[in-house]
Amino acid sequence: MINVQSRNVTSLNGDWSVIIDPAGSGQWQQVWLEKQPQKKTDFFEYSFQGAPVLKVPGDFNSQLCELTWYEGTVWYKKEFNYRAQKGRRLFLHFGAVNYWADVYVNGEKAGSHEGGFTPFQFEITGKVKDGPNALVVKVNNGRYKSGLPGLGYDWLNYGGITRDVDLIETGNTFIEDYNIQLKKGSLNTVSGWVQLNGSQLAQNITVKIPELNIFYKARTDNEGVAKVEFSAAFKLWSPGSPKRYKVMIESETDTVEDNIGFRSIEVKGSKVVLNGKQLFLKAVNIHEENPFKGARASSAKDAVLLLNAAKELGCNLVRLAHYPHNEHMIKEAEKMGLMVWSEIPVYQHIDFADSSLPSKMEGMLKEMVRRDRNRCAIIIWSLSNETYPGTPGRDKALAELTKKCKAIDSARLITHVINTQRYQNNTFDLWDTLYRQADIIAINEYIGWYTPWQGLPAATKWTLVCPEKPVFISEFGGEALYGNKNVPTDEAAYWTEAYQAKIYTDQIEMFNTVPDLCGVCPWLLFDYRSPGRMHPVYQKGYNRKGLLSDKGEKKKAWYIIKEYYNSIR
Ligand code: GCB
Repeated sequence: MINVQSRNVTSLNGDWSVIIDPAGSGQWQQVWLEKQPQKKTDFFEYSFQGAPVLKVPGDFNSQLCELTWYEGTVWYKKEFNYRAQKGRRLFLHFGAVNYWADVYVNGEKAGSHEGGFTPFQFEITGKVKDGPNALVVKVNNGRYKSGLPGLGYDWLNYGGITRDVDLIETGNTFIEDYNIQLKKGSLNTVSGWVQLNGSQLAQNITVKIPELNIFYKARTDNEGVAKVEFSAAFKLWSPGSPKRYKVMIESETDTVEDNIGFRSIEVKGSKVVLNGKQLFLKAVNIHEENPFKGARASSAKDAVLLLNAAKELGCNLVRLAHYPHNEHMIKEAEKMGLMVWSEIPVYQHIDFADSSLPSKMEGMLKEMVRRDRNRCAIIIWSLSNETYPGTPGRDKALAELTKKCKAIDSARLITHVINTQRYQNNTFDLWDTLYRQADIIAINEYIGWYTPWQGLPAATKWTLVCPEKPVFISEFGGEALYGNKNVPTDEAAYWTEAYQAKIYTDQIEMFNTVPDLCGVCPWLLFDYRSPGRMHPVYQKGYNRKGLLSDKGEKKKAWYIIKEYYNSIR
């Protein structure tokens, strides 16, 4: 179900006991049964009693130094008390577990989930007893060739129960899901639906927005679905005025409350248009990491820290790379007036020939959209990043995925990020036809860093095979260690702030040459942890492409982008 925080919840966050299981022996020892020795001469080679304790939500890598680079199994255990009431249902909801989760309640399997960045839940109504109950979760963050992401990626693979865990109690029939957003292209008409779950599916429902005097009534059908359509004079949500309304969705058996903003987002010709007005997307890339802790960001406080920095830079959009971030990020961004780009981890080396892939991608897409479809801040769903055109099955798989995304949400923009453009004779040649699937053409390019300039940035030329779409530079930049001056040949030396700054000034000159440019997005806000970045002097386990260091210090490039964004109205 969506909007967990407005339900009858008991948080299971806090201290959980853990068994670290690098050899995977917990599986055959059936840790979840928690067998206890009966006689003094009995023994088992595991125990949650006397085991280390980790915080949930939180990754395990940053909590125990022996787990820094760990990719394997950790068993988690939490006890909770419960008193069952007749007619009440109980759900166990996880904000996210990276990457596999096998969940056991009182020794019985409640379910499994694959995918590290989206929520899932299991109904445990018949599995709980009065009094203390034991919850055991096997978490495994090992890499898999057919995983999403696959084997290779440029960030720390934080494993564990990384987001909130909640018990949710509902009545027999409850409001499971709803979609209350403006119809595509409209500035005043909501078109959506409400979905019930339970045995009493046909009910009267009301959608209330008291501030607008809206009391919309409908009746759900035998499937528990009611269409919702009404018009009102909305004060529209925008970065300059992030207005949200209190919305109540009521059925005969349940009530859910939300704060919802209303806006329209479209591509018209080669322009991105918000609420009928063209706008330039002043963006920045962000990983879900609290730089000061070197840990997965998991709280509202972490979100505010990251988003405040984006605001200070002058952004109106954050690209939440490269997987769906936690719900706090989206909600805080919406409150602060930051538009959001949300993406699934279809990243680089994906094995599109694997037959399990289409359903896996679709599953993650659905989980991402379901959680956030009422968040007006989200304007773009990004369905892939830097996949290779020659990979067997790629084009078909991504075209199918795009179709599915449109079918479940037709009101937002869709994109696929490409980086396979040719750059020769100071000319970009965009030949990867994947961008035909996209509403905006998103390009990652690292000219000045991975690829040298071939002429004056201001004289760059472009050949687009598929013109007449807005073009967004979704990544550019280079690495610099904060404070590294390397005088006097600053600009000529890799890893210096001056070298990184020069990349930025050159890129800004080049931006004037991009046809139908609708926005840019530096890679990235803060330096972040990545095990592939091991230069012993300059990186030490960090990708240093941040405009800010991992301590929040501003590099020279920060000021260049800030000034650029300030100059665009
Ligand atoms: C990219 C990737 C991003 C990397 C970045 C880099 O193109 O999309 O995930 O971290 O380059 O720093 O190389």
